[in-house]
Amino acid sequence: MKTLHKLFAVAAAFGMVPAAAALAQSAPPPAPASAQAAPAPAAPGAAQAPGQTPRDAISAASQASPAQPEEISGANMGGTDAPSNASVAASTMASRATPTPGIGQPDGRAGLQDQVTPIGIEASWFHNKILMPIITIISAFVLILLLTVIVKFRRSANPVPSRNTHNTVLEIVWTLVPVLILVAIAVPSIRLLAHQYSPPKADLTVKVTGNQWYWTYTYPDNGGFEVVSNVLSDADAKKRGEPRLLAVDERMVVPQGAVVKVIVTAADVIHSWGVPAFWVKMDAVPGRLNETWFKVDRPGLYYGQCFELCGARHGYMPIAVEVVSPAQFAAWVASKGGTMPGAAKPTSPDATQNSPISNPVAAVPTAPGGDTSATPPPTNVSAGTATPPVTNQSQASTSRGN
Ligand SMILES: [Cu+2]
Repeated sequence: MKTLHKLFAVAAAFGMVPAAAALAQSAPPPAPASAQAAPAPAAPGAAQAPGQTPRDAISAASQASPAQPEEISGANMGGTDAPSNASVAASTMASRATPTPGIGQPDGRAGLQDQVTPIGIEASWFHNKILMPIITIISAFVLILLLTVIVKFRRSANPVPSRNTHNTVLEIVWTLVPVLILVAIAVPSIRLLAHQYSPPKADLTVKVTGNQWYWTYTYPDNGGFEVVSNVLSDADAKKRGEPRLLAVDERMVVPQGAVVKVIVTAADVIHSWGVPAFWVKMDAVPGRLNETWFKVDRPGLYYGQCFELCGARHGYMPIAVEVVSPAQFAAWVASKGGTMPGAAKPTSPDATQNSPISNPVAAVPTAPGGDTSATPPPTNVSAGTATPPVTNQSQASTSRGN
């Protein structure tokens, strides 16, 4: 099998086998025959800050030398190299969440993935209960009209056609009915948009950076440590009981119930960070900070992918978000060398209260109206605004069209 791969790689390098070109297109250019031993082009593992400890041997090995294209290409699919139960048990899966079939990953069903965020639940309701029935009814209605016309007014059945050209009642109806349908769609649609673009105050901010071809996750609220997330080889994914091409060595970890603000950008070309079960998809554009958010109450593991064609290994930069309890999150942060902000409680409605912006100096003399709450309303924002006083760093991005 390995020899076959090398043959393909060599053949493709010389442009001899058209079919192999696609296979080897994703290989690092200067390593035709010995791609396995070649270093990764960007050596993402090297970017990892010292003091971080991958949680098991698979992660450690993958961080040191990320999976190469031939280890994750479709060519070596097949059950022949399935790991034994013993080797699966030997891997330290206990410390990580394992995926639940049908949740957070494609499972062969048609339609949308089961949604786990409030926005996703609202959006999938809108799609499944409003849009799909309307679309189906309209399509069926038009089809029936067409068939009726074809059968009833065919030349043999209707040799002398009617000369009518106007019917006032009919014209009013076929103008008004579509308008009413559009209004009926617009109400929940605009409400959903408003909910998407007016997030609650963030409990946690994660900066997501797309790279060719891996993701990095930075936790500015927790000391600014960075996690480098590479795709796992098929064999390693199988060992962990995770789907191929979706498993990663280091996941993005967030606490359950927390409003997570995601700042999305890229280091080289345009990528797109998306997790279907969260109803989240945001372009990662170099030099620009895009913002989205999600809140997941259910602990578990949720997969996504890069959603913008970004180069040869676009299909090999999956996303895995692990939602854990606040205590597990704190432990994970500590294992990465990060710190938990003292005042921030991940499940509190306002964990950003330790922000210097939202929590101006204690010298503010009196809160308006004799408010006795612990956090006086900030005085450096206009009183009339209903928007949160923080998170103004990328408000401008909320007007984008995507
Ligand atoms: Cu990408």
